[in-house]
Amino acid sequence: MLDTLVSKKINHPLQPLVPEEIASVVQTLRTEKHLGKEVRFISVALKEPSKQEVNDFKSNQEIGRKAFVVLFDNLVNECYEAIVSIYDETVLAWKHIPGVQPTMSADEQIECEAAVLNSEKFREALKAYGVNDISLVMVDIWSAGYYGNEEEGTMRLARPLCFLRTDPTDNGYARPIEGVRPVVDLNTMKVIRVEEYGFVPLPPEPGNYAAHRMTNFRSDIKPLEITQPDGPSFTVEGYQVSWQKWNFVIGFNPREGLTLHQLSYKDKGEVRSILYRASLSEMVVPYGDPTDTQKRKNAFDTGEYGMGTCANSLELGCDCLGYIRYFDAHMTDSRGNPLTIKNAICMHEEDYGILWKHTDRRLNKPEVRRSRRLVISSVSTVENYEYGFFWYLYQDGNIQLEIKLTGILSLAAFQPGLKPKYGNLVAPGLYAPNHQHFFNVRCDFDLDGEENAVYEVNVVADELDERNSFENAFYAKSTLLETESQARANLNLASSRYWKIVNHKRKNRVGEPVAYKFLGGDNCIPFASKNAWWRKRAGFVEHHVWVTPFDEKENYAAGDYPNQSQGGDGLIKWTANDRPINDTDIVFWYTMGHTHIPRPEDYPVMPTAYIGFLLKPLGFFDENPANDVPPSPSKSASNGKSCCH
Ligand SMILES: [Cu+2]
Repeated sequence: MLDTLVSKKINHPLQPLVPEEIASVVQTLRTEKHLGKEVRFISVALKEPSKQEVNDFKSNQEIGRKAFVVLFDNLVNECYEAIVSIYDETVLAWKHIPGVQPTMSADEQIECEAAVLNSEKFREALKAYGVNDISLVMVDIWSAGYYGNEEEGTMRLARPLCFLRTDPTDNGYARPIEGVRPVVDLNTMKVIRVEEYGFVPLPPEPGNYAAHRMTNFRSDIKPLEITQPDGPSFTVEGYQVSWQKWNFVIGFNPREGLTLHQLSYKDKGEVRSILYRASLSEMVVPYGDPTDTQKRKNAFDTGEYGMGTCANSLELGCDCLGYIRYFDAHMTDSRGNPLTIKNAICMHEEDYGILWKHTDRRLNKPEVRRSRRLVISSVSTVENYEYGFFWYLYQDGNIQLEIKLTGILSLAAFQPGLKPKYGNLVAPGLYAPNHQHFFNVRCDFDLDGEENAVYEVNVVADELDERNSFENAFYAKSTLLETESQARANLNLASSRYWKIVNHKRKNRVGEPVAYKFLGGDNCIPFASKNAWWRKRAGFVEHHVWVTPFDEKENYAAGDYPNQSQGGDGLIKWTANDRPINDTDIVFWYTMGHTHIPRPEDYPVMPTAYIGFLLKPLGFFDENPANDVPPSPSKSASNGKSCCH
């Protein structure tokens, strides 16, 4: 039996699995299922208890813990799902999921690279590129996708991209080996063929950015230090966090990475729930170049690679400033060995300028409050690209998600003297194809309880009649969304469209149902045809907004297994049922896209691009909830009086 010490470490039913629990789950499965050595542990994560159980949980109550495990047997090309009762050391459920390919594991990335480098066929194909030292070749796994070929439906495949370094710390992405595409069977870990598409010279120049390779740094930056002499304003117990009036639980799993749970705000002493769970449900990066070496490129970074699996350990860099609280992420490698990503999640406070201000002209007395926000973040490296996920909580009840896109573009070598049509040159002989990044975020609202409804709100210009004699009138028109098909919609600049998540049972001071407003940020629509394979597989890009009734089985916008999927799963399938969504437990799904037409300035490493959304209270509170934020102490006045800036 697991040591009672372990259960003492767990004080909330949604707390991610601890290493001892993970080890026990692996052992239970090995013992009970006699797993062969060809079986990989794709993911071992907490099986979240039902909403009812979580909401009924009282502190110090004993917690029954379960794990949800995805396994893959390379010997027979079969995927399995298991549910394990951790303290009973019993497999509660074991299911073969036919015809699917789960997420590729980090081990497969490493093994795939080694397999390609050891392949005679590959070495033969490299001869034209003058590669003398094979260890300088980089092989990035890249998912194979599905394009109607039999092998894509029956094998576990990768179609890696390859690059050449000049030495081990060189940025290899600067020299893509463009004409060579190995195809790897991940079950046998063998190169099944090497496709050759004609010779393209390696770009002539290096493209380095690492500090030790830079020769000239600007010299005019003075130190900027954030000090919090009395410590932070948050308290943490396990993975439960309280910060001013906010309360929530931090979660993490290999697939979605960082998740937020049971987010609530204390309003006049009452803890009011807002979100039950918020997470990145899927993402896809389709490329827009039709040439033979580029046309298959797309990546479902969550469902094919695992955003949690790819999370960075943040202790090594300078990702956050100020007083920082880190949280570790625990998982396994694909052989079931425990693996901890130290400091995978960073939490800290930031000054965010002015929260509110007014100067009474007659008194010449300004009232101003500084805005403080709590940042909960995680950064993942998916081969060449970085994605940062930053949740911000504000004192005025705002909740924001900002996704930061940085890292290195997916680059291609280009015939010298020619100009690319489907991308831009970023250096001589080196080009970056156009692409888009689509993210889908799942927000399970429990606004003052589970029974919620959603309105689409459009601002419309009024009729030109005698009531509108100056032709200036406009108003917000709210339409209640009754069913899933009615809820599918895009952002609309022409009507300043937003959405309102409400609880009809609870009214605010002015008699309206309490609500939160969903405001999309930068967004786009896909440019690939509706028949493009990637688009059929990523049905969630068809609309920006989707609303579904809560179903614990519906978590990932492109379905449970998008790797090599043939399409039609996820939101597009579920919402075809056109279920009612009024006054029930609803889930709001938002798809946001970033169209990336690369610039020379995105090379060699990309300055961060941002995309996100904002949730604002809309009559959720009776008045500005940040009215009670005290003035900041003055820095300039020696008399200790309040400050004015
Ligand atoms: Cu991009």
